[in-house]
Amino acid sequence: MSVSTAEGDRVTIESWLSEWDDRSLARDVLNGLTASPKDVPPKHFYDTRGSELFEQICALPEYYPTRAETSILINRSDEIVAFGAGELVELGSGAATKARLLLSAMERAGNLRRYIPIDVSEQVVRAAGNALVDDFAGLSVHGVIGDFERHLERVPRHLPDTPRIVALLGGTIGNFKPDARRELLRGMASLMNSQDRVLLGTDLVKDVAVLEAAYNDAAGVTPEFNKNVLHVINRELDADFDVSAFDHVAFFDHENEWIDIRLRALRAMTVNVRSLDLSVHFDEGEDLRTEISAKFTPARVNDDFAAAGLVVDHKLVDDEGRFALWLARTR
Ligand code: AVJ
Repeated sequence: MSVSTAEGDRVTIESWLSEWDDRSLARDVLNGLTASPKDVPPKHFYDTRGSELFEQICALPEYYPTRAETSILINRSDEIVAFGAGELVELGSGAATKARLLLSAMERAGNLRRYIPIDVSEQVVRAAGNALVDDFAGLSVHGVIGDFERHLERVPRHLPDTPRIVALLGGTIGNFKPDARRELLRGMASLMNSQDRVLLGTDLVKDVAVLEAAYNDAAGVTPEFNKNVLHVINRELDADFDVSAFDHVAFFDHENEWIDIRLRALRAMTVNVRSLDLSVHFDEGEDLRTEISAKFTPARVNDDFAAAGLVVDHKLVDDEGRFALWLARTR
């Protein structure tokens, strides 16, 4: 079902979320808390408070990925759009801060036509869309409100003669295990024809101390962000997690080359999730996995792209070699 809101000629917002999606947290919590080891997917971090905390993380001295990626976009957007990009499809667009840098470059090249943000937050997409059409003459915005793992087929068809960028920035791809990652890349590839490019942001494998510090900041914002998911479950599913009875744990898993992020029970306890009629036991020291954040080598990126029928044609790395943006095309 779609609720379509006309915002004047240049901003269209279509929502594909339904009651079914309100239950996605319920389904994930039911599956995750009854699994062994216990887990809950990271997409549920981002309520209003969680999004605020993530913004704070991006400004932390230890958390380099946002600054590194932004520096690439500031310095090299003209190079990124040089294949003739006139349209930007962005998965998980948020406030469109990074999109602005790409849209500006497309405007400078004289090709800017349309921005298609895909995000779960209608409010954020609407506000960003309205601001963008004010700032970019001739731009239209078609917002797709939905989950980018499920609603990519709602992305509108190409405009005639308008090469497209399909972007997933911020290192978000690192939240997905290998199978889901490739599935997502295949979904992105399905939005492309031979003139288009994927733009993928990946954090890079590096010194372990640097990686681990980024997820164990001195100010304690990341633990707060991690624990917020328990507040989300308490509120949305009428659960009674004692948030203070969990510790934040984040370490680099060398075998999988990802940061493994968990909440560790400080004592044995039983948690009731009343909306699900579920009661769950935690042993002392038992972990709930809340997130993985994969770090990439060129080989890993190439293999993942290959599995989706994509091939790299441009790699852009920040000055300190921390983060990479990859442009890839269909094979
Ligand atoms: C938004 C998924 C890219 O993995 O670095 C930051 C989320 N988690 N600190 C990341 C996150 C803890 C972030 N991504």
